[in-house]
Amino acid sequence: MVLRKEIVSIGRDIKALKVQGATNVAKSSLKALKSLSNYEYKTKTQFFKEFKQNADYLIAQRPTEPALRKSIAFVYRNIRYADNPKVSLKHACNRYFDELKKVNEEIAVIGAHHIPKDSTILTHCHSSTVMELIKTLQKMKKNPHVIVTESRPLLQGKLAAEELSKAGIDVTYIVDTAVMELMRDVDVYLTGADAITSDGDVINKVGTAIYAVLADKYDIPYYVAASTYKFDPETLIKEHTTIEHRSTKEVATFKNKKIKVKNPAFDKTESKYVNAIICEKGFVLPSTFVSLIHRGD
Ligand code: RUB
Repeated sequence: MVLRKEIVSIGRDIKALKVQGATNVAKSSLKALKSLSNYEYKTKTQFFKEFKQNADYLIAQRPTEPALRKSIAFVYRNIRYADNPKVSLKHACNRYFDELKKVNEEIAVIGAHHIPKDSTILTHCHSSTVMELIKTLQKMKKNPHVIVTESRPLLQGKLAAEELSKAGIDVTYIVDTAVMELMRDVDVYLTGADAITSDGDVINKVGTAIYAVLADKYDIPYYVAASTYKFDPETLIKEHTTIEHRSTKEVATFKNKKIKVKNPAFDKTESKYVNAIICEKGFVLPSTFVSLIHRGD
């Protein structure tokens, strides 16, 4: 198996969450895949064999990411019958990279029109789509206030808090377990998504579902900002997306080996707790999101 150094380097960063969030994982993988065009191949067959090996390696780093798998599938479709696949590879990677950027900008504008001025938004983890949306609210002078949960065990909430504060947004950072205490201040609960299933359920950072249930109890709307690229077609034929389980060392280590530790990276929020999915096609119910995909709109 031939794994190129650029691919291994990005793959390690993805695994270690130096690159995190579904969209950033897909974008970095596209950048890394482009580097395959810098190498020499004796035949097209050899090129495609190496493309597949390197792509499979990237996919294996985060198994809960349909956007990554779709990016790679798009690139493959665009180079498969090309006269010069090395040249086509660069174009295809650039095109999909730009597409991911464009849809996030569209989602941000659509979402910002649905969130009232002066809202207090609760968000969990770091989603580049949510970041873009909140920054757009700020540009529209809607003066958002954001409560960011720390997102144990790897504290991606810190990234979100720093990024939003740098953009001049009012941010409050709390431990995950403090949410109940602040829930009465929250107007909107807003997260990204790693995957959306054929039932309209949302897979996102572990903890997302707890706040969704809580938001429901307090009549706070829960919006998910996610492109249609997050739809996981595999869920049409099996129950739901594979949930990545990460190293238990991220959670705790015990000398007492009888204690079991588990570290699921994501959880599933049932669609009944989701008031709207904000995607590039509109502000829609989870069931509508799924029908948009089926209709291919
Ligand atoms: C990140 C996370 C994000 C989604 C969506 O988890 O759960 O909410 O990936 O992100 P992790 P985006 O830090 O484990 O990758 O909107 O950027 O695609």
